[in-house]
Amino acid sequence: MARSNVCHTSFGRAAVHDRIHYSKFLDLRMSAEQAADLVKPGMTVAMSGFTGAGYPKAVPGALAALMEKEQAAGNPFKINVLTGASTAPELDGVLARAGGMNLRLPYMSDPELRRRINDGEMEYMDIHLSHVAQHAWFGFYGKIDLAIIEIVGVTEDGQLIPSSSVGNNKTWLDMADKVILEVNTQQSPALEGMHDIYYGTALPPHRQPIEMTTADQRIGEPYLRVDPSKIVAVVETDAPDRLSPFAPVDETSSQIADHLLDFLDHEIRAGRLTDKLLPLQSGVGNIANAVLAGLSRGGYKGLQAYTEVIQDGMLSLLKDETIGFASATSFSLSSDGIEEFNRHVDFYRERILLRPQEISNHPELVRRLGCIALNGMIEADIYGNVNSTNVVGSHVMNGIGGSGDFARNGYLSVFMSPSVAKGGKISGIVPMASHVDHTEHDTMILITERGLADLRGLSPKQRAQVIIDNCAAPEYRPMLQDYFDRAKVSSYGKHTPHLLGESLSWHQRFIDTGDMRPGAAQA
Ligand code: 0RQ
Repeated sequence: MARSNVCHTSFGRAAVHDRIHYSKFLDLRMSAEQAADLVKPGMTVAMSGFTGAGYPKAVPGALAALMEKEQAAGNPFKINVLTGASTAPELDGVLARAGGMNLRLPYMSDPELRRRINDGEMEYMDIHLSHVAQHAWFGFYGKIDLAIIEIVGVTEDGQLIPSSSVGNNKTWLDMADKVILEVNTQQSPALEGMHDIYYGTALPPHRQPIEMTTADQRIGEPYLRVDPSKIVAVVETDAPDRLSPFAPVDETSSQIADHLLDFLDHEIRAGRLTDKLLPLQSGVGNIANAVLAGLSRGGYKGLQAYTEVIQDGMLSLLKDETIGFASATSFSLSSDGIEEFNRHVDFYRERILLRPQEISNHPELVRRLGCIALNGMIEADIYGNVNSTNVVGSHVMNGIGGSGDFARNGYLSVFMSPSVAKGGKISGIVPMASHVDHTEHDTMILITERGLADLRGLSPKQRAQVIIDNCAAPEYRPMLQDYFDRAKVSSYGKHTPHLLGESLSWHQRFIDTGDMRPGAAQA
């Protein structure tokens, strides 16, 4: 392995000379403004970044300023932006505010970007995270003109030390015509060696099996390769990843966690799982984070995680040895989480690997390992179709992320949500989902604070009764039962009974009155 000689004891703000051991790249250093000048209107620009970690922090800001200047002078300046997943205000926020994006893909969570997408000012393509790299290689996104990639440093033979996320960086570096590197001296140099970059993917019909059978197995290399002739700029930054703290674990999330723990115990007693469970995948969001924290109450030891993001809850589980090893593609830590990671970095280095997202979310591996997929949802309908992305069918929240990669291919697919949203004005269980990300054929377990619906082995009508009885909020349960009972009698077909004229009326009522409960808005 080529060592970079990055000094592991000098945390943060090291001179860029300590980080770049390949002299040719030192000569390419320039300001963020000079690098931003290399971006031209209409370009497709691929950037690093996954769930608020490892995104470029200087060039996007300079680019947004340039866009605003050009637009004020009457020159339209928009680009297509491809990333790993969500980034942060310094990337998605500034470019959205500048009106500088034609198209963005895949997952996002920035409020300003979300507003622009929902106001119809730009296009957003929400696709499975495992699909992004292969769709790029298939040519579905056209030519990639430029990649802007945050790294921790460069080895003496010109390989790149990845940062706090890997995402699609390997693909962007391979495919882009030109590359701008942001060397972030704030990122811990101890990240070196925590990555496993797999170079064995190919296009059909040349694909070979990916030889991984356990979540802790290394199958790749610690560094990203790059053709040095593609590098057109090296920009120094020292800004930290910026992640918002998770909501404190409340009673609702604790109850959801307790239902999950009871269910896992039940599965162990039934002989379908051992006390080592199967590799856990945990989604993003407050509920998923709370559920992870709750797992430590379950008395498990030495579990494995095969997931996308290392959240604060995952660090706690590693620390108390509930989880022995976690494979992911990114960190998604609050500032407290980053501090904890940095303080005990030697401990975590032994127990975490970051891989490209085409591997962390790979259907072949998720299926082989038998992952237990734990994800949040916006709503589920009485048959178990799950909406993870669009509020009242049209207002995108974040995106499907990797939830489909794991739900469709894992051993168990679990979706969790409070039974109501917005203080009870919205039911999390509805007659018909207003948008479907995960079909009834892929969802196995639904959990709200009210209870758990185990849908395995049940027909649609059986599923509906269990979901209504176990998951619905008391104020909505009679309404759901009434809908289901009438549908069973008068539906066009009796296999998946619906009253089509009424099935989305709850959502329409919310749009019209601000409340799904009849008469509640006037009360
Ligand atoms: O909005 O903050 O404005 O009040 O949605 O809801 O209950 O805090 O739950 O943080 O776990 O997020 C599905 C969005 C849940 C998330 C979703 C509103 C609610 C609140 C957040 P406010 P909660 P969470 C791996 C997996 C898709 C991607 C995924 C998600 C906000 O889990 O993005 O799983 N999942 N990736 O008020 C209207 C409803 C609502 C609702 C909740 N029915 N109607 N608003 N909300 N239910 C990771 C990656 O792929 C990167």
